[in-house]
Amino acid sequence: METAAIYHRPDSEYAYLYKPEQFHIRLRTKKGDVRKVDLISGDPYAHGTEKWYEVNKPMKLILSTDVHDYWMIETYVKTKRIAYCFHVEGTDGIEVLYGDRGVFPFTDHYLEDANTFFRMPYLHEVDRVKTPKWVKETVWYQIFPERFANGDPSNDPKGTLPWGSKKNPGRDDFYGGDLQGVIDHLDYLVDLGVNGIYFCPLFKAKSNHKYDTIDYYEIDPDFGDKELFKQVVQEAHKRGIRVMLDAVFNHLGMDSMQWQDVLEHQEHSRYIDWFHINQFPVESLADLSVEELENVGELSYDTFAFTGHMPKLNTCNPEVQEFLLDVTTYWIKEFDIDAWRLDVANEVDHHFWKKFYQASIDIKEDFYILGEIWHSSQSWLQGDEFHAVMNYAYTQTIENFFMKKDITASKMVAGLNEQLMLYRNQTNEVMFNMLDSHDTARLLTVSKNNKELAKSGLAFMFAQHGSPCIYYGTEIGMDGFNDPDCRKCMIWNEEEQDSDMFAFTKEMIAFRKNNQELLSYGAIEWFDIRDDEKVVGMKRTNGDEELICYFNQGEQDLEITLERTPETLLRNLAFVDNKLLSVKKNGFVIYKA
Ligand code: ARE
Ligand code: CA
Repeated sequence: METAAIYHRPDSEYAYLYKPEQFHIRLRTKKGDVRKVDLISGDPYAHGTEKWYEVNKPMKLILSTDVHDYWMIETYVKTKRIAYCFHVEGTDGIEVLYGDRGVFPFTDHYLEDANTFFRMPYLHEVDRVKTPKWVKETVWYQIFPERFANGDPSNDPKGTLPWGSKKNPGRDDFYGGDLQGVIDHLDYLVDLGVNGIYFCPLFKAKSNHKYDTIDYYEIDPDFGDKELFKQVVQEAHKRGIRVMLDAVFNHLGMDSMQWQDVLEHQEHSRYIDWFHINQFPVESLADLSVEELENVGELSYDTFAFTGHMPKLNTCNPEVQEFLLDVTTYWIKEFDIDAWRLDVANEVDHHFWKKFYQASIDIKEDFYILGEIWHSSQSWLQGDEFHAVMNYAYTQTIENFFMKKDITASKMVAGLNEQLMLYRNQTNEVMFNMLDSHDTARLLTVSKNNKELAKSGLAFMFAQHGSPCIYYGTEIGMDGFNDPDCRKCMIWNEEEQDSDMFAFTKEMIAFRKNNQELLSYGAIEWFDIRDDEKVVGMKRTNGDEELICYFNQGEQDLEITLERTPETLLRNLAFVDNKLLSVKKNGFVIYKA
């Protein structure tokens, strides 16, 4: 047995309070190396009394990847103090004790030493990582406001083009999308079934994407005004739809008052400490085109990427923190928004995000904070910064199997399992899953216009832990290469909409909402992976409910025989004599004992 591969870390995603009296412990071992793991645990202050600890509490092998096995147990010590270690038995028969001081031979002698044991801090409820329940019941819809619907031509900016007039929108085009257009189509969203809207930035800014903020306290006049936005939130809430805004706090736009003051007064400006300025004079880039601004190379100040018109904010400056925290609370208090999505979240300091988290939660305890981070994000998900991240890492793994066909089904499952084990269960339950967005090529394009394949990917995503998000237009079969091509005008002419895709998406959303408990909380078991046939059979189990799903890459029908007759059929299933004989493309079967 490779004892060096055994891994655990207290007070992390390996040992955490899941619910007030449900303590989760995980252990990672080398795949196939370990036959059995028993937890040994007890209250360390009972140490010295006869057998202060309990032994032989078997851990369950819950997930495997291509290199790891993950074991888990749910336990609790009513005194809220727990010390524990692991009795690990290798497939080679070797037995060891694994604890805070490492690996020892499995003998009582080592168990008598309390320091053999891992120790958790006292289990305080205030320290438990909490995530908002409503997010688990939410299916999101992402709106890029400039391109969703033009409800009010009177606010169209100069040079606005006719809606959808160009097959491939240019980087700097305007088509007049606005908030009136959103209000006009809220009932369309209700019909689709979504109950959360993620708005890309709405605040006053120069570009068509508004990530170059000029004023965080104003709705961009191209979209409307604050009164109209208040109406958007009220009308959405009336329909059971939550509202998430985009907080672009990593940088300001070049046309902001603060940056203009720096350009005018240089080192005498009162805002020099609001930014990361490395030397003076600070160059004005006003005469550069957007194209040139996107790649200006070395500058006298730090920016987002190498984008000259997005000077990076110094969020360590107390003045900047106070300013941004006031913006944060203003939109929650005055407009009743339900969530913030944090732009370029991995480049703003943790110190600020901890203040941001507290300021938001102090107003709404169930407020949702979603970081835009494209990779492993453990350090922001410890319960005092974000609740979740935009799960690009997870969904790229899904796309790499279903759409890009770069990896086998087994490799996809291994990737998804490794990622699930990066986070506590309560974090996985509120992750933001999407197969495309305003920053990526559209799902149908990534699926090379194979609609069945796109459907398989969506169906698969809807059956996972975490809240799915539909990027506007995916539901009616819109395509597009990466930014700016993925931001085409929404198609409202029904003749041009893909009604079959709409019906499918609507069915997936209903499926998700009708099985939310099972899909949010249910254990996942990959019970039938067929790399050669490119088929994944997956089981979700929650109490007496069991969901069986089969997915392939949309090319052919599947011949699957399932023993039991399911209670509920969801789609694309064929039966003979009450036996499920074929699952066309991807299929869901629900067993309810
Ligand atoms: C412009 C160009 C793009 C170019 C981009 C970056 O149009 O072709 O890729 O610059 O140089 C906004 C606009 C964009 C504009 C950008 C700069 O929406 O159209 O793009 O401003 O002017 C990384 C960051 C991630 C960021 C993406 C774009 O980590 O935070 O790049 N996403 C947010 C927003 C964007 C927004 C900004 C940031 C700026 O969602 O819409 O862009 O406020 C890999 C890496 C990721 C990388 C990702 C995409 O997966 O792991 O870190 O994301 O690729 O490039
Ligand atoms: Ca308009």
